[in-house]
Amino acid sequence: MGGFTFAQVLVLIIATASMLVVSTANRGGPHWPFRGHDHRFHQPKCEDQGPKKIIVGGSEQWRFNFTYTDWALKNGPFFINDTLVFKYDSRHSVYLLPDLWSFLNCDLSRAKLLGNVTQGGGKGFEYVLQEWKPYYFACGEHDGIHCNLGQMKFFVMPMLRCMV
Ligand SMILES: *[C@@H]1O[C@H](CO)[C@@H](O)[C@H](O)[C@H]1NC(C)=O
Ligand SMILES: *[C@@H]1O[C@H](CO)[C@@H](O)[C@H](O)[C@H]1NC(C)=O
Ligand SMILES: *[C@@H]1O[C@H](CO)[C@@H](O)[C@H](O)[C@H]1NC(C)=O
Ligand SMILES: [Cu+2]
Repeated sequence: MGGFTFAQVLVLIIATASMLVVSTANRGGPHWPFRGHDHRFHQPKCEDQGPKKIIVGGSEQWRFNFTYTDWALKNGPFFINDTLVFKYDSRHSVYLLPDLWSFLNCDLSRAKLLGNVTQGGGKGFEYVLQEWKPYYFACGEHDGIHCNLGQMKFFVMPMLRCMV
């Protein structure tokens, strides 16, 4: 099991679990029991939330040697129909990995190309999170080295917005 540690796996499991809690909170309506007691589970306001465009990495954009797993945890949760914008130069790309195992190992053998090396220029490559499922993103360049050593990988589990 090269390429990741037990601690990394634990972080992933905890992150996924906490995202599920947030999604439950979204659907819980005004009677969600934690409301007003625990601000970590604050009920999102429904009125002013449409789909958003999020630049992956913020001002760092999509580059080698930036910890996107941390970025995703700090900037999430993301919601269904939000758009991720990948801005990058021609040394990078965007792939979707099929499962957690490929993600942890940076195994690109079954990955699907989303944005090629030229599509990150200008306004960037846009990808809409259309489904309620985990998405595993990685840079596909240099046979997984950008994914592995460069930490150019992260996953998101988009949530359902509260329906009003
Ligand atoms: C990656 O970033 C760290 C700290 O930000 C720096 O010390 C290191 O030299 C960088 N490595 C590469 C290959 O850019
Ligand atoms: C996402 O957008 C599509 C197309 O605009 C819409 O049909 C769908 O209901 C939206 N899904 C959610 C969960 O808002
Ligand atoms: C990347 O994709 C765009 C849009 O599909 C295409 O026009 C371009 O030729 C591709 N570039 C490479 C290097 O494959
Ligand atoms: Cu890269």
